[in-house]
Amino acid sequence: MDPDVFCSGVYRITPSPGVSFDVYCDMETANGPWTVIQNRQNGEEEFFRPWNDYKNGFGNLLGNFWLGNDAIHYITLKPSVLRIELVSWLGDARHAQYSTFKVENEADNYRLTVSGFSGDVRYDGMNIHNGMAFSTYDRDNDVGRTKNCASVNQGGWWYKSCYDANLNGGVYVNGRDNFKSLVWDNFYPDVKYPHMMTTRMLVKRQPA
Ligand SMILES: [Ca+2]
Repeated sequence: MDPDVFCSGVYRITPSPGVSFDVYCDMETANGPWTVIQNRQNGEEEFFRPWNDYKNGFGNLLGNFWLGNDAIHYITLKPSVLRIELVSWLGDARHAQYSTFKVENEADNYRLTVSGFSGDVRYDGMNIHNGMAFSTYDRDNDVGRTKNCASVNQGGWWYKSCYDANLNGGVYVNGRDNFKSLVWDNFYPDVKYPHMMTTRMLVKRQPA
């Protein structure tokens, strides 16, 4: 089955010989189809998790989930585009898109390449994460020598020291300025830690 032609809902892909797994494919979002690698729609799934959970993925492909760093690595072996969809607790929907997105393998700590920002969100929240390794509370690969960003911010992410975006933050609440939540810096210019009600991260191949 060619996922570029026929995909809607959950189906199995083989992005590399001998490597197969299920993904959720979105055909409704503009210029798709897209493979969804992260989805947070409510607080039903715990995101403050250890390295191996982020490696292998967790959650429900029809609900809240992280697809898994190994899977994301295999998908992005082919040149890929990333789209991030954000909806604030006030209901404002914005998106960011990156023309280049790549996640290296585990031996390189799932190092992130993300560049070529566009979209209608007012700030590029991923730029400082470009080139960073992935960190979890039990595997500190950030560049803050005296702190563990994943532990402090309760997520698994490509923390630097620490973040402009924290979309896997472990605290799912509509609270005021909670830095452990699903934050996208400068989403609102006058809020220190603007956090989101829902987030999705979607990937597709770069146009030929
Ligand atoms: Ca550290």
